[in-house]
Amino acid sequence: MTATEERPTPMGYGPMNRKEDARFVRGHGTYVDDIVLPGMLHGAVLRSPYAHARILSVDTSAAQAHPKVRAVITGETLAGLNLAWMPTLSHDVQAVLATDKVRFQGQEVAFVIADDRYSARDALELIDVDYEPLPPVVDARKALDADAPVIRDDLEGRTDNHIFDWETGDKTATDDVFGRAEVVAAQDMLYPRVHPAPMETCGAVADLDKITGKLTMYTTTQAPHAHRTVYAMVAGLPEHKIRIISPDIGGGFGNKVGIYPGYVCAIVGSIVTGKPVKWMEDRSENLMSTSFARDYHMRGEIAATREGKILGLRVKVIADHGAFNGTAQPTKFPAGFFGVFTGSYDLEAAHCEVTGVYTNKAPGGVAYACSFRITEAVYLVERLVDVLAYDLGVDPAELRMRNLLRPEQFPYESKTGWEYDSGDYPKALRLALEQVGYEELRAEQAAKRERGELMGIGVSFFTEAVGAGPRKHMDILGLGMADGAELRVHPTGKAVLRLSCQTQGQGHETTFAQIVAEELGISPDDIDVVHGDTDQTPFGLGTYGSRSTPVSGAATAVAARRVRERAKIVASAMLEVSPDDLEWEKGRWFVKGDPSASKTISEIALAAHADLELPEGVEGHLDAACVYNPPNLTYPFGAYVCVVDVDAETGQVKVRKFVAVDDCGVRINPIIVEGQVHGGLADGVGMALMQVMAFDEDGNHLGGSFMDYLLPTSMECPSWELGETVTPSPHHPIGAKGIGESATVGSPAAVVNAVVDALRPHGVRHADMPLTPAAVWRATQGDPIRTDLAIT
Ligand code: MCN
Ligand code: CUN
Repeated sequence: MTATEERPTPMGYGPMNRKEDARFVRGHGTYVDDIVLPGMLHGAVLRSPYAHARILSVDTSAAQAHPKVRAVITGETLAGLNLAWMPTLSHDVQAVLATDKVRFQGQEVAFVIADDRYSARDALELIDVDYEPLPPVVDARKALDADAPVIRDDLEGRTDNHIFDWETGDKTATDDVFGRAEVVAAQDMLYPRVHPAPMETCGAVADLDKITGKLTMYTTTQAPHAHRTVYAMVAGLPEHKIRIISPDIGGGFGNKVGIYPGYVCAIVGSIVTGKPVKWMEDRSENLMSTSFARDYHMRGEIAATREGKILGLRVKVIADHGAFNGTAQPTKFPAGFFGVFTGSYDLEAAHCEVTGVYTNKAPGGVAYACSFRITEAVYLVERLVDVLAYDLGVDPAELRMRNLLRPEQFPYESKTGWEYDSGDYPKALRLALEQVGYEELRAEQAAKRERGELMGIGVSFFTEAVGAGPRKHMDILGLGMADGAELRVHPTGKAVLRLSCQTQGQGHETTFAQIVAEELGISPDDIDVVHGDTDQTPFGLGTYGSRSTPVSGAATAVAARRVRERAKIVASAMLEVSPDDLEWEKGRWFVKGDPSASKTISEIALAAHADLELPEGVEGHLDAACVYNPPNLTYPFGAYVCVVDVDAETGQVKVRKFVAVDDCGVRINPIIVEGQVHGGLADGVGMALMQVMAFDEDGNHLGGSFMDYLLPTSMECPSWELGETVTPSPHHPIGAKGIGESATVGSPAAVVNAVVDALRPHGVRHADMPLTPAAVWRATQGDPIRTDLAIT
C-alpha cells in the first residue's frame, strides 16, 4: 500500500489518504513560528556554557542599553514575580532561569526581549555573567560516589545526588529461582542517551491581554490542557484565563510533553512588556536543553534450565535523570513503565531495582517514542534472551518460541503486576519467521561464515503497554488520566468532533473522523476534527504513551454511540414506531422486518433540530460527549526480524532486510498504522547504529547539531516489509490498541541482536549501542564493546 494512491474515502475503517495532507503538502500548515501577532516582540535565551558552575553575578546593563531591546529577564526578575521555579512532571522543581548555580550546559540563565529575533540574539552577547566553574558529574555511575559534588544543593537537606530507589517484583522468589537454576546468563548494558529531535523545535507565542487578563499561548505541546493546568499552578494565573493553542506540530516524539523554561519566559516577557512575545529554539538549543531519553545503565541476569526454559529475571539499573528530574511519572512509578521488563515471556519470578541519580546533564529521562521506559525494558530482556541463546547454543528464534506466553494465558498478569489484555504471540513470531524466510537466511549465513563474510539475523519480540492511564498506573500532577470527546452532528448531517488530544503528525484528523464514520455512517470527509485549543475542546491529558487511540479513540466511539442512541429515539418519533422496533445499519435506523421504512442519519439530524415532537425527557439536537477513563492499558505486541551485512574491513553495518509483524488490535487506518511503524523502525535503526547524545568529561555536550547527532535517512533504511495479526483489545470499545511507539520500542533490539549475531565468529556476545563503524570494527579486532557497571 502506498500513501500516494488515489483511493475512495471509506465509510469507516480502512485505508484512506490523510485529510491533513491536503494542507501540509501544499505548505499551508500553520506552525507556532508562523504565528505573527500585531506588535509582537521576540525573545532569546542566554544559556550556560558550563555544565556546573556557581553564578557570581549577572550584569545585563549593556544588553538593556541595546536600542532594540525591550526587556531583559533574569532569575531575580522571576523571583520578584514568584516565578523562579517551575514544577517538573515528577514533582521535582526546575529553575526557570538559574540564579545560584548552573547545573547543565545549555541551562537557561537570562531572557532578552527585543523588536526582532536577530537583535534579541545579538543582545545575548552583551550580558556579562561571572561564573565560578565547579567540578561536574557526568557519569551516572559515579554520581553516588561519596566525594561526588552535590548537584541539587538547592533542595533542602540534600547531601548527595540520589533521587530515588524503586523496586518491583518478588525478590525472595527471584533469588530462589536463581539459586536452583541450571544456567544463569548475565550481561551489563547501556541504553545510551538519545534525543527525539523533532523537525520543528520547541517554541511559543505568549500574549497576555492586559484588559481582560487573558493569556493566549500558542505553543508546541502534545498536551494543551495539561500545560494550561501547569501554567495555572506555576504562574498563579486563573486557569479560565489561560487559552493554550497548539497549532500544527512538526513532530513531537515525546519532546513536546513537558514544560520548558522558554515557555515560562515567553509568558513573563508578555507580562513585563505588555506585548505578545515569541520564543523559538534553534536546533542546537533543542538538542542541548530539552528532554532527552534513556541513559540507562542496566545489569540483567536471566535464569533458565539447560533445555532453555526461562525461569526468572533479575535486574539492576542506574538511571541518569540529568540535573532536574523531569520524568513524566510521579512517586508511584519513578522508573516509568520499566516494570514491564519481563516482556513477552512466561517465567516464574522477576525482580528489579532502579536507582535514579542527578547528573550535570539536561533534564528529562523518559520521552522518545518510548511508552515511558518500555523501550529500555524491551531492549534489556530481548538482549538477555539472545545472550542466553548464545550461552546455550540454541537458536534465538527457537528459544523465544519455547518461552513466549501462550494465547490461553490471556488475560495475563505478569510477575510484576501488569495485566496484559490479549495476545497470540507464537502466531506473530511464526508469521515473521515465515515472511523473512528464516530457515533460508540461516543457511545463507552458514555458507557466508564459511567464506569469512559477516551476516547477522536478529530477532526481537516485544509487548508494549500503551494508553497512559489508568490512574493506578499513572497520573500527572495528581490529575487522573481521563480524556474527553464531544461530537456534534449539524442539521445537514455533517459533524464536528472535539478532542483533548493533539496530533503531531499521527493523522488524527483522519483516523478520528474514521471512528465516527464507522459508528454513524457519516463520511470522514464530512467530519471536522478540532483539537489543540483548550477553549474549544474538552479537558484531557493529551497525546503521549500512544494513548490517543486507546483513550480519546474510546471516548470518540462511545460519544458516537451515544449520538446513535439519541438518533434512534428521534427516528422512532419520525417513523412513529417504538424504538425497540428499530434496527441499526451503518448510516440509518430502519424498522425491523421493513427495511424500506428507514431514516438516514442526516434526515434524523435535520429532524432533531426541528420542532419535532420528541418523547418526554428527550432533548433536541444531535450531540453527545464522553469522558473516558481507561480501565487498563492496551498491550500491542510484535515480532521483528532484522538482517544485516557487516563489512569486516570497515565495520560498516548494512541493514539489508527488516520484517516487522505488528499487532495493534483493530486497525482504523492501515496506511497510517504502517506509516507509524515505518517511522519507528527508522528510529530503531538510528538508535542501534548511530544516534547518541555524547558528553565529554567536563559535561560539554557533543551532539548539538545534525552533523554530530546522526539521524538515519532513507540511505540507512531498507524497504520495510510489514505483516500483521489482529488480536482486539477486549476492554477497548473498538478493540484497538495503540501503535505510535511500538516500532521504536521493538526494533533496536532486533538490529543489535543482528549485529551481534554477525560478529559471532569473532566471539562477540554483546555490544552496546550505537554500533558505529568504529565500534563494530573494534569488536572484530577482539575488543568487545563492554559497559563495566559497578553495580553491586
Ligand atoms: N491507529 C490506527 N489503528 C490502531 C491504532 C492507531 O489507525 N489500532 C492510528 C491512530 O488513530 C493515529 C495513529 O495511528 O492516527 C497513532 O495512534 P496511537 O497509537 O493512538 O498514538 P497517538 O496518536 O497517541 O500518538 C502518540 C505516539 C507517540 S507517544 C509518539 S512519541 C509518536 C507517535 O505517536 N510521535 C509521533 N508517532 C508519531 N508520528 C508522527 N508523525 N509524529 C510524532 O511526533
Ligand atoms: Cu514516550 S514519547 Mo510519546 O509518549 O510522546
